[in-house]
Amino acid sequence: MYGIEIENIASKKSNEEIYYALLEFTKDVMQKRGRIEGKKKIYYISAEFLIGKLLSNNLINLGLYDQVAEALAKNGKSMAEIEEIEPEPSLGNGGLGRLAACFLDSIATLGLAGDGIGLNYHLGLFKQEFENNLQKEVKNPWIEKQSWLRRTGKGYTVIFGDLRVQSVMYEIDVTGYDNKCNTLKLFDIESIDEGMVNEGSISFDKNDIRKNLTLFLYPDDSDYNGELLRIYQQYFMVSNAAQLIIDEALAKGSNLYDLPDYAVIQINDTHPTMVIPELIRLLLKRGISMDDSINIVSKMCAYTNHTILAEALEKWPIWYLEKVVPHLMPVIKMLDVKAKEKHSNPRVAIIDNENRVHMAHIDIHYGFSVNGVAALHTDILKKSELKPFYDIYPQKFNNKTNGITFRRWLLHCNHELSSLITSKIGDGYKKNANELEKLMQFAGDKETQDKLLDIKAAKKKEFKEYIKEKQGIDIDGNSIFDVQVKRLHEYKRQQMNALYIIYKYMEIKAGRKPERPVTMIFGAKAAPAYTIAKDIIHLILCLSEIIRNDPDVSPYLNVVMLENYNVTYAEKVIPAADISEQISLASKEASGTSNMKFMLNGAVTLGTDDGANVEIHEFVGDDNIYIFGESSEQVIKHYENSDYSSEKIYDNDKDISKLVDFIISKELFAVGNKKSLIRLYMEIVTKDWFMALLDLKEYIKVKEQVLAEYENREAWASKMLVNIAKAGFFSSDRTISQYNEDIWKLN
Ligand code: 26Q
Repeated sequence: MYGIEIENIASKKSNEEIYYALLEFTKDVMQKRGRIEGKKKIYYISAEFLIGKLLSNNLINLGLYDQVAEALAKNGKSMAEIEEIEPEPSLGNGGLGRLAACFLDSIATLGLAGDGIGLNYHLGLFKQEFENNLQKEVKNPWIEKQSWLRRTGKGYTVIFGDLRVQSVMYEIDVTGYDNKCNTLKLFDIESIDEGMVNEGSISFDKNDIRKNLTLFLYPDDSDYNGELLRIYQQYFMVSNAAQLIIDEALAKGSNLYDLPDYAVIQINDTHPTMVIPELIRLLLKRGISMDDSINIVSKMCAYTNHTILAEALEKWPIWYLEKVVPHLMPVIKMLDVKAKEKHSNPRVAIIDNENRVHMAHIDIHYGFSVNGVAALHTDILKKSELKPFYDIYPQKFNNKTNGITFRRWLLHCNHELSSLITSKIGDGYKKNANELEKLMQFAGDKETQDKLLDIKAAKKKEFKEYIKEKQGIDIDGNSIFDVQVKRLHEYKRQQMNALYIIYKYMEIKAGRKPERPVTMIFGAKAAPAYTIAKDIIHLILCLSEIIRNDPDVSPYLNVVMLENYNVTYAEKVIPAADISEQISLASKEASGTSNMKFMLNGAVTLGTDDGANVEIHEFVGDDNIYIFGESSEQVIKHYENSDYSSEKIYDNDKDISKLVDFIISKELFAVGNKKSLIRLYMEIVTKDWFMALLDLKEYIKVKEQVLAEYENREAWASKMLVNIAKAGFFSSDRTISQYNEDIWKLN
């Protein structure tokens, strides 16, 4: 099918012409595929959908990829160069947004009726540039005249006190792998004024809601106080969602009392929490009593928690909400009163003594399910962070370990590897990821090992060329690629990795040269207001410069920071990685999902027993992962007893203080910003809230062991193979089946 059309498109002259023709063609095919239907539908509401480029993935899911690639090849073109034309929508920060995108793929692939609901941010997250070894934020428009967005005639009125806005709904089709389509619905208003943001500096009039409501996506700052606009966005998103959900149910014959038979809502972190009072308000308006309304809505809403960082749990001053959504306040206050009537413990109050509204508490009291995103994370929620709630509602708590879509993170980004796998075990794994386990029989097979190593070498070469072209940086394709890519946050401990670099630099300076060169690769954006995070980027960029310019060191060590790390970059660097750095302070990373992507692509994890690393560790066994550092229990005790002091470690351990002191050395001052480096140094020595010094020594020791063991190529290849073979559990198809069986109960 489509043979002639595809030939025609592929024979067009310019890459642009080909891309835009393929875009229209693919949209058309998806429309013809038809919708996944069902009485009950899952609405996945999320402030972020980090969908990445869509062309290749849609073609893969439609079963047309090979045909298109061949037609292009006949015309001397490659899919890679056509993809270059496609802009990447930056509608998310990191893990949470990417998870939502993987989930949409799996929901459609499993044939479940389910839509995503979010916002059509015009600029998305900022684009990162490096200048003088500093991060600079630049605006990032991504919407072109021709795009995946389809404007619908639908929209709703959304009320903010005395301001009313009219929404417009856009849709992006989401095709399942060998299945029909669902949609991602993105709401917007027409009066947005992109001119409010000037090139290079992101500042605008926060009061002019009509012009900037959906202008940009908030970064996942370390401290989220103060931004009223964020609440406008959240309410705009959920008011549209609630109206849409009621409309769709009514159209299918609901009498509203049976709304839970038509709709279930997954609340992705607390950002969409106001959907609960909004739905209740809308039901009240239609004459349903308060008790009935609460009852109906409570059967529809399920909440996913993505963090245990207390400072990241949304608590809004009540006056914010009174200003933005005065008409919602009677409902929120009623929900608070009713919760207080039943539960006197102030720790479970919706509105606390300081008049702050705890969004998660609304979700837990008035939703029917609360889930964490990895086994350890859910345990910690039950035992400590949300214990008072677990004591009241044990039946609501459940775990759903995160997953990733293998279509994007294997079939698309690593054709070579997926072909090898298919040649060994057939292609059943594409629909049933557990079949990857069949690869275990090849763990000791020399021929398979060699092929795996060859593929890794080829992906490294590809990446070497890509980064040369993008950033003009030369890296050694024969070096070990050690990769840490994720948002910049102190709990993820990029600073600990930087201290390792300092260690290695000093070792090489002292004449202890490694057997094989190492390339340390970072990719990370820091929230613009997160000063220490930016200081850490600065440190890494400065180290990179010093090492690059030092002929004693540069043949053995190379440090690179990917500029504007995003989904597209991830798809290039993950298949090329040898070592996957997952070194968060134990207990702090809810799950992590890049850990799964690396594993699937045959990288070996160097990490702490945190988040989903714990489960990866269980699956692959001690011999195929490198785990170090204090356990989550130990870390939690340090916080409880306030007995961690980085200053003590610094004062008593010369090996460590030597590394930390280098941050304020003359070498670094020569290339960096003194103020920033001193600030970071002081932070580590006097505070170190996320305990980088706690595990530093063991980290260095274990990393040295990893580098040494890499030299046994046969043993290493066997580790790679075990990692791939055991990755099946981390398919988001498994995660979504579990959501459906335990929470959504569709079909
Ligand atoms: C909140 C209020 C105001 C402004 C911003 C925010 C905000 C935005 C984004 C708060 C948090 C986020 C993003 C959180 C996130 O990405 N969490 C990650 O979720 C992944 C998927 O479950 C996990 O794998 C990661 O461990 C977790 O850090």
